[in-house]
Amino acid sequence: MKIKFLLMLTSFVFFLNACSKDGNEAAANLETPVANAPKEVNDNGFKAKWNYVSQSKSYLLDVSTTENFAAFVPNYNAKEVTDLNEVVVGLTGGTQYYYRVRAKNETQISDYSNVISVVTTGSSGIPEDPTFLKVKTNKLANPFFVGMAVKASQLTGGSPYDIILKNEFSSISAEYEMKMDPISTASGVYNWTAADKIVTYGNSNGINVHGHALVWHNAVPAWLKDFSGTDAEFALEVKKYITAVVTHYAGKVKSWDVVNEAVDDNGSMRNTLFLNRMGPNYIKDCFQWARNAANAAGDTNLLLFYNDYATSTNMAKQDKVFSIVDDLKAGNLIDGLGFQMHNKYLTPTKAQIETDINRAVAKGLKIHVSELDIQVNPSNDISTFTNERRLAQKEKYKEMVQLYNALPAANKYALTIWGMRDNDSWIPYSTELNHTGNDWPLLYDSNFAVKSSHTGFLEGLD
Ligand code: 9MR
Repeated sequence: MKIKFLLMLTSFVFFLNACSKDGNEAAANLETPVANAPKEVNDNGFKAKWNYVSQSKSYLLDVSTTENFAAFVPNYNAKEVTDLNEVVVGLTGGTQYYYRVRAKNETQISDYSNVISVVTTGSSGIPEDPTFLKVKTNKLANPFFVGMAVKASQLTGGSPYDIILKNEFSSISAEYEMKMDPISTASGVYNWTAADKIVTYGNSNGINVHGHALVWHNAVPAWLKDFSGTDAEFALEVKKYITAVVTHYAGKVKSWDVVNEAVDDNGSMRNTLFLNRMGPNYIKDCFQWARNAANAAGDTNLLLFYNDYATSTNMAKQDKVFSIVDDLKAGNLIDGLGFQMHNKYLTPTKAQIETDINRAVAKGLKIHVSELDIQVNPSNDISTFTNERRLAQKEKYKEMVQLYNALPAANKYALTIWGMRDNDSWIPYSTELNHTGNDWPLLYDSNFAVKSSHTGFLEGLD
């Protein structure tokens, strides 16, 4: 009897054990979902997104203002959702939120996904920080856009990069993803993915978008380099590309660099595929096609820019750029001039920059300082960022901003910095520049901390 009882007890315990084991296994079988970066972030909400988990029937979404989910946003405590995204509403502007999800199938519930951090746009009512570049710039009598060169991969909502970008910058240029080689994969075939991400980011966050660049000899896709048709057919391909891109972004992009770097450092037209195939009138043609496409798409306000580098220190090049400008102006085709300003801690001088820019002001053009960065180690004579260079760089940034801010209101457009952190910059070890060492050309260090150059920018606005 005793043995029978013991046997029964053992099998009961075994049964219980088996049940609970089954339960655990089932839960473990339901894969953990991966939460993705949000979409459509706005002043009072965002669209939370996650990946599909096989066998799940729904998902449980948590939204919180604390990373450890100590408390939940009302209605978002394990909110059951059957889709792979949910539009979260009723939030406060300018506020940090977090979300995570679990997959569910009847009674089975997976582990928690990763946590996604997101900041709603707009203001939370907290006074804006006057040390933020765009905040101080927007308070000027004649403000201008403070721009940043961005890559689509950097635009993850809630990341330090994203927060700084939204706090401090009012314009963006694509560092490369809106050029011809990434967009045009074959004749009439376009890959918009990265470029659309950048433009949508700008449009949905109230940030101006400058298009860079429709035609550049350094961004020609292989299929066009190898194009075996006639010159006339080549020109038609360029026209088709410009028309497609300008039309695609009509009303979403405020301005385009139509042609970039068409002048050689020796002051002649640069010997490019476009010059060879289309002849010296190609610049005019490209501007005309861009204008026609914008007008046809109903965007009569699109600003068209010519963009080039090192014109302040190279008079032959400067003269040639202005002869191109005159030609374009005669056809009423150009609105602005982009001065790249990949400068150094000692050059160009203030007077050189003023001479260059004032020629464009005299022609009634908008001025875009389009790719500003300031090298402190052009001859590779320092191995760490010395205090002396830090201060020299600060002064040079200050000088540039002062000079820009002194322009007449009608000529101001944007002053764009070519990258956020020093380690994002194209300059260190650039073979293009023959820059053999490290450099620290931007406004934030590799930890997103502001540098003296950032203070220099702010002081330039005083
Ligand atoms: O900084 C850009 C770099 O990340 C790209 O690889 C490169 C090629 O697309 O272009 C760099 O930006 C250039 C800009 O478009 C035009 N002026 C010179 C810049 C530095 O090469």
